[in-house]
Amino acid sequence: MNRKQQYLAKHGRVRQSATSYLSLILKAGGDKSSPNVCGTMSTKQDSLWPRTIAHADMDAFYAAVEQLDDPSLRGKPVLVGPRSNRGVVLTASYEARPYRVGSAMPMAKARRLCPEAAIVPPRFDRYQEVSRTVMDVFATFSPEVEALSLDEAFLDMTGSEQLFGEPKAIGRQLKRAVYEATGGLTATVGLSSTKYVAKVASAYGKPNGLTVVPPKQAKAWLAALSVRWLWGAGPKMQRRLHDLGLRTIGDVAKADPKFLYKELGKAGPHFHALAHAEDPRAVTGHQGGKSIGSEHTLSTDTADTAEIKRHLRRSAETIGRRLRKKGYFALGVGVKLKTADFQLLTRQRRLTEPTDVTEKIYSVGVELLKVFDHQGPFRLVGMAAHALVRSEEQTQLNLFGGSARQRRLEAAIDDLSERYGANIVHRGNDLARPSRARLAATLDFLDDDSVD
Ligand code: TTP
Ligand code: MG
Ligand code: MG
Repeated sequence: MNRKQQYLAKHGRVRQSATSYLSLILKAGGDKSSPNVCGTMSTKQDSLWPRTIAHADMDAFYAAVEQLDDPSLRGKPVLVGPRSNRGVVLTASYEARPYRVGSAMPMAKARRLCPEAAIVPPRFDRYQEVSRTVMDVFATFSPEVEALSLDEAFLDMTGSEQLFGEPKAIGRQLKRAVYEATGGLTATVGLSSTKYVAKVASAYGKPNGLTVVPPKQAKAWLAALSVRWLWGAGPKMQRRLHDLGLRTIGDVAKADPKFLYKELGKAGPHFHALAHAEDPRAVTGHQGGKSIGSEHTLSTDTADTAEIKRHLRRSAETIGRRLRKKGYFALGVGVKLKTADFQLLTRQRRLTEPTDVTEKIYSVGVELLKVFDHQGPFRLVGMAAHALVRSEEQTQLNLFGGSARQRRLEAAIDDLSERYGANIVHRGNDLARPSRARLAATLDFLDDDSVD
C-alpha cells in the first residue's frame, strides 16, 4: 500500500480530535488592522452559519513537493522552472519569497534577485499525483468538492458539524489530513459562509494558515482590506478604483451602487456585492463529471489516420471554443471512436495543467489516437474535455503564460467564428481536406446543464 492508500484505509472518515503537532498559524499579515480569526463560535452554528464553505490551497505547491521528495532542498529557497534563463518561474518556495520572486517572473530576473536559490525543473506527473492525493482527502470531508486547479478547492461543509465540529475544527482536521496523506505538505485553509470570503480568508492566511471568518463579521473583516482582494480586480481595475478614491473594500461597500455602475459598468455592482460579503454562488461539486464534447458521424467510414486527425482537429476547435466561451479549463481530454461494426472505443488522458487551448486539446487527441488498438474503419470520431475547472481565478490564468500567444490567436478565431460562422477560419493544414471528408452529422454535447 502506498502512503495515500494507507491514509485512506485508516481514515475512511477523518477523525475528529484536534492535532497537537499541527502548527496552526493564525496570521495577521498584510492589512494588519483587520481581525482575521474569531475564536468563539456558537454551538448553534446553523443559525449563524447559513452555509459553511472551506477553501483550501496548498502552500508553494510545486516547490513544496520538490522539498518533500528531496530533503536537501528543505528550508532553502527553491525556484521551480526551467534551468535556462528563458521561461518563467512556476513557483517559489516560501524561503525564496522574501527575495520578491514568484510565479510568472522571468527566470533570469528571479536568479538575479535570489542567486542562491536551487532551480528545479518541474515534474508535472508528480504534481498531478500529489494533487490526486489531496483531492481524495478533500473528498473524505465533503461530497461537494469544487477543484479550481491542481492545488486548491472549495469544499461545502454545510451541515457537517456533527462529524467534524465547529468551523475551526474542520479547518484543523483538513490541514492535518492533507499533511498526513501527503507525508508532510501544508495547505492553507479559509472558512466562511461564501466562496468569496472563504477564498480571501485562505489567501490571507498564507502560508500554513487557518482563517475563520464568521458570516456576521465578514463585511467588517473585508472592509479593511485593500481593493486588490476584490475578486476580478486586476492591476488596471485597481488603479481605476484608486482613481475613484476607493482604496479599501470598505470604501467600495459604502459607495453608491449607481455610481459604481456608471463608472465601472457591470463590474461595479459585482464589486459592491462582494464588498458586502454577498456571494450566492454554490460550491458545485462533481466537477470531474462535467464534460464538453464534439463528435462527428462520417458520411463514409474511414481508417485513414490523416482524415481521422482532421476530424479530431474539428472537434478540438469546437471544444476549445466552447470552453473559452464558458470560462472553463479542462484537466482531462478523451477521444472516442466508433468502429464500422458499432463498437465504441474510448481513451482518455489527464492533463498536467488545465487547458482551454485548441492546439493542446488537439495534440492530446493525436497522442491518444496512437493508443487505440483498433485499425478501423471508423464511422464516428469524437473528442471530449473532462474534469472542467473554472477560469475565474485571475491568478490561475498565469498558469497559461506559455501559451498566451496561442490563446490570443484562438480568441481572435472565436471572434471571427462567432460573427461569420464556425467554418470561416481554416488552418493551413486543413485546406488540403479532400471533399469526400464531408460530415454527415455533428453532435456537440455538453453533458451537464449546469455548465451553461
Ligand atoms: P498557486 O496555488 O497559485 O501558488 P503556490 O501553491 O505555488 O503558492 P501559494 O498558494 O502558497 O501562494 O499555484 C499552484 C501551482 O500552480 C504552483 O505551485 C505552480 C503552478 N503555477 C504556475 O505554474 N504558474 C503560475 O503562474 C501560478 C500562479 C501557479
Ligand atoms: Mg497554492
Ligand atoms: Mg492555488
